[in-house]
Amino acid sequence: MARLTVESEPAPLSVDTGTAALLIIDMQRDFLEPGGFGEALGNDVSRLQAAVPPCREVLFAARKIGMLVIHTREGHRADLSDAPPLKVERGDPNNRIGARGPMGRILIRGEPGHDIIPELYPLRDEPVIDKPGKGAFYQTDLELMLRNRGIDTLFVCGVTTEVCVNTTVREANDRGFRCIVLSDCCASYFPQFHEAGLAMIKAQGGIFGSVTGSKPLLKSLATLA
Ligand code: TIU
Repeated sequence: MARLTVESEPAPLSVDTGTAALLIIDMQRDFLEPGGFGEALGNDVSRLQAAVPPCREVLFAARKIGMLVIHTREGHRADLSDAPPLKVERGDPNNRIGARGPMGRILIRGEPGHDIIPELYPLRDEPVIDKPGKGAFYQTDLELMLRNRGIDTLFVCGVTTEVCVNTTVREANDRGFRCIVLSDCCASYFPQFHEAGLAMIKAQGGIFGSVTGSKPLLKSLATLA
């Protein structure tokens, strides 16, 4: 495929688009829409909306050049056998994982709330990783899939910046994958955690990865068109 130079912090990067993938973390109705898990945890879910339009632009640009796109969803089996009791028992019993809400059972696979928001809905040939935890590598076949396809670089989008995005980036970094986190394609219920989450990734010479915005990436991708 093609080689791109991508403006990023702490330093610009050279990326081979054939060995890169776009990883979109947990852009699920349960986190972004009222009545789901995010709201059950006491959060203002409207704060995550800002990430949707830039994420959509990057998703469509990646599809256009044939870059591998992988989506993840956080959630559990209907019998909760893969959900740690500590995670399930948090919060109001009527409004916790497995409880019935307006979008079906909260954070349960197959329920409407567990699915990805319509704006970013996966195409049939885009892998969707169902993960029981925060990190996308924990108890999933993501690493196998990336290694089988020779992927070494991940452009990372999704929610929330300091929880599932950060956990996944740290897991990826330990496994030798280079992460480039797209700042405006990520969001948090807590703006200060979004900023801190990004700062932690790029500090110390890019201790966990690099950070850029959707615009610089789209600009680089446009040079391929
Ligand atoms: N609660 C919160 O901020 N996030 C999560 O529980 N999951 C993800 O970040 N996806």
